[in-house]
Amino acid sequence: MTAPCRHVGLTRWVEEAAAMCRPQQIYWCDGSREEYDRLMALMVESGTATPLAKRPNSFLFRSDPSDVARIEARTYLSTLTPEEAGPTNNWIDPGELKKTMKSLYDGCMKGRTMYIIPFSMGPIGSPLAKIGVQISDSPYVVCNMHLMTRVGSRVLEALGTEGEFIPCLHSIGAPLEPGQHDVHWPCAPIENKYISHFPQENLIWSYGSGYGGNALLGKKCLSLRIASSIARREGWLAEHMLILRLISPEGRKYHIAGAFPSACGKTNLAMIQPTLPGWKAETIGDDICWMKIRPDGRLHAINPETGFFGVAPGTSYRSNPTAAEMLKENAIFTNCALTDKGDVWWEDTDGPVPKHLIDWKGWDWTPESEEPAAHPNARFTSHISQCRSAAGDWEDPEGVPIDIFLFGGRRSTVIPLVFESFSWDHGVFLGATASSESTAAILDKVAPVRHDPFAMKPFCGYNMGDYFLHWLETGDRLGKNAPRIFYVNWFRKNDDGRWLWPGFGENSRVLKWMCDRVDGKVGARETPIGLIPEEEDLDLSGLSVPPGDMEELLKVDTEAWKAEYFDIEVFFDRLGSHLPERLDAQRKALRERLRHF
Ligand code: SAT
Ligand code: MN
Repeated sequence: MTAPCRHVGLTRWVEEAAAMCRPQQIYWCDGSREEYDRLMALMVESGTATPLAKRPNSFLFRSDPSDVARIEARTYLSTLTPEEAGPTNNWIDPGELKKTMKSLYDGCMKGRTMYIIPFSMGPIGSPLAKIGVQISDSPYVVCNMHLMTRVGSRVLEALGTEGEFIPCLHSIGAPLEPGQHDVHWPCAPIENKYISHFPQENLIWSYGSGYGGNALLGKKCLSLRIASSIARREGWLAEHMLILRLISPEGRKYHIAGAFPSACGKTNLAMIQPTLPGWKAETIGDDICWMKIRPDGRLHAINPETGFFGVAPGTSYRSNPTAAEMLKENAIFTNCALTDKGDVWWEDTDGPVPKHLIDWKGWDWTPESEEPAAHPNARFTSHISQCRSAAGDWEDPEGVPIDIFLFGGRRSTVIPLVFESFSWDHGVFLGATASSESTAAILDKVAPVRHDPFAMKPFCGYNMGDYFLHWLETGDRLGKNAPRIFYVNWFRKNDDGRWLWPGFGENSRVLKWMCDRVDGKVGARETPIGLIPEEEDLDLSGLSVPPGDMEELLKVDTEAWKAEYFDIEVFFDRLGSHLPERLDAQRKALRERLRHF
């Protein structure tokens, strides 16, 4: 196929990549429905995709067992010096990394098609949008990119002859020799997987993995790692946040942006159905949030994506009815189990556990089997147009003005249900010291509880200390227009392992308290860690929480916090001279407050 491209730089880059990767053919994606259907049909024919009898136009994929999640240990930030990447990123010298990867890319697409995927993160033509072009040898990636981003000819048109684009080179790293039989999920062994970022050149090179954030390069690689480093230079924010609009019974709109680590309920919260009478919620995004200070002096947010790549296990009519409805058709499922009737299944979904399934590895499964039927990081991909709670104006290029920031993680102990920061600096401190228990969204084993500042530990494209400073300075620029900052933890358990808070739609009660705080309508109790609601400050009408649970959820255990403080100190020390003084002051102030409590 001849290139439909009039952009000299892009044409040259594609030619160079083709000379290196040596694909059998090159194909320029137009982003059409016909293209999506054709590639899906191709993958069904090759046995890679299984069409689902029970869900129209939906397909199941099973990945290689080595390729089931992001791999942080194989993810690199290749800045000129290790200091620019900072202690939370893996660093390799750019020259060395490129040399290693070039030898892997050499001939890596033999026997395969090289797809050129022009895509836009953010509405095409919007001043907030960024254009990327992904080269990939995975048709699975092409179809997912269709749902997750704006793909195709319209992007090439917007790019014109010399527009700026972010080159994203991706190969699954599995050349096919003539006559060689292909496997259902070709990829490279772990030690050859590289997910590499070169922020100085706005360049992404990914090799060896076909899964999620490793392979859909518009997502974590471009919209977070590269975008965060651009945002720092240009004075905006690229964050790992959901965007939610909450509407009060009186019709007042509140916009909330929330940072939680992968697999900590961002998608559920973004699609919340408030249980409080009269309250409504609309989804704007579930994973990535780009924010700029606009002429009104406020921070406006857009969701650069167009779809959801969500964790399937746990998704049900109880946890997320909107997602359950959304997935009835036109969805891609990866590493879910397959029922005998041709439907997908995963743990903690609705209805009885089937007597027989094909598990995510393709084996027979029965309730007696020891392993879960779906991989814990099994995913669905769905376009936002399928989501009934999507805001009508979710694509507004102006974005929505943020009123409230949420930080949090998954912590079964210590951290209360909710607290508010004393100030912007204290709020940045809360974001900086956020922590979470490990989830299945990363392949590597991490500590049972790890610090995940702003939920950006795996996604920050520069030195984390400098990132904190960027947040502090953004607050200075916002002044009185700065959003209020809260910390939440939906995941508290009691000593018997029972959840203390019902979560899901009931979280609207906590969100309402925040909205009332913004409007100065409700009180809070001052504690060493922040401002906590009294039980009567929360609207708990119609909710029956076992006696004592609310007290436990809103309590500050000073002794436990002293241990927590120690962890914060160790983490901050790692940032050395890059730790902003203002955050160090916050650390000391917390120590003093804990001492005197
Ligand atoms: O695989 S992804 O990086 O897209 C999902 C996640 O970890 O948040
Ligand atoms: Mn995420």
